[in-house]
Amino acid sequence: MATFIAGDLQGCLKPLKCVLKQANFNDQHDRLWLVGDIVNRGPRSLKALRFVYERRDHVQVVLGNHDLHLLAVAHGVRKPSKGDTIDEILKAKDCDTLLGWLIQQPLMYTQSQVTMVHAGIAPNWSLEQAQGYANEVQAMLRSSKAPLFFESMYGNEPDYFDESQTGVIRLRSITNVFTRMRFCTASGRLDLTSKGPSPSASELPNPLTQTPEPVDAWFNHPHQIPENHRIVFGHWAALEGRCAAPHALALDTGCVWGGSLTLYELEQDRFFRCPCKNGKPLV
Ligand SMILES: [Mn+2]
Repeated sequence: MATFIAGDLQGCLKPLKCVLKQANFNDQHDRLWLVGDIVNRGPRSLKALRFVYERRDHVQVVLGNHDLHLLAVAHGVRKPSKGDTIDEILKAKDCDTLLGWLIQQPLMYTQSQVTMVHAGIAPNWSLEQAQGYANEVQAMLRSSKAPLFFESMYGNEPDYFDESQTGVIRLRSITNVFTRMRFCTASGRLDLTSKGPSPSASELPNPLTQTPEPVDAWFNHPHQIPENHRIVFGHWAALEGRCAAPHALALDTGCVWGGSLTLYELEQDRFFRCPCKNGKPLV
């Protein structure tokens, strides 16, 4: 049994099939992990979601911002955005089944020395803290109050998580870390406007002391992750898979934007890539 982890699909089903074939992925024996953003922007969101759902016993996903957006639109609390390609899911006969499964999925998944999240883990969080915060959001998503969460999920403020936060504000700042973070300060203040390669501002004030602190990619700050433990993440296509931090592995190589889809084989520490154009394989 091997474990394969794929970068952001965003509906790019053919490139996924392409890398799985390269890797000799075995549907029955191997495990497939997905770093989130299974759907949206790309060409085959419905087919990609069905593909993952049908293999759910062998698949582990974490939710990305686009997956949460799909759920928010499905709950009627948000209108589709320009460029969304989720309409075919909302109109599908099996929409309730697919989304009923999707909403049960976690924001963070750990197996032995590897943790998978969509965007990242705040540098000032321990793994245990992060898991607790992820569980809070997951419990809300699984409850009858999920629509309340979706209504308040959007927004860049507050741009940091603080233990004193409560209610939907707290859940929003936790969700922003797990699903949207790229740049932040060491104390966890987020720059949610820049998609890279550089942050919008070189410094941001510490939330408590207001002292300016350097902004950098979340994984470049001092962190609380144990030695030999790795965070596998997606979301950040502009990195093109480049992340020199030994405790972090970037898997979004921008398949939907004309880059490639990356599949990582965990036990063998090797990569498979499928170059793409408009979400379709070039090979
Ligand atoms: Mn994303």
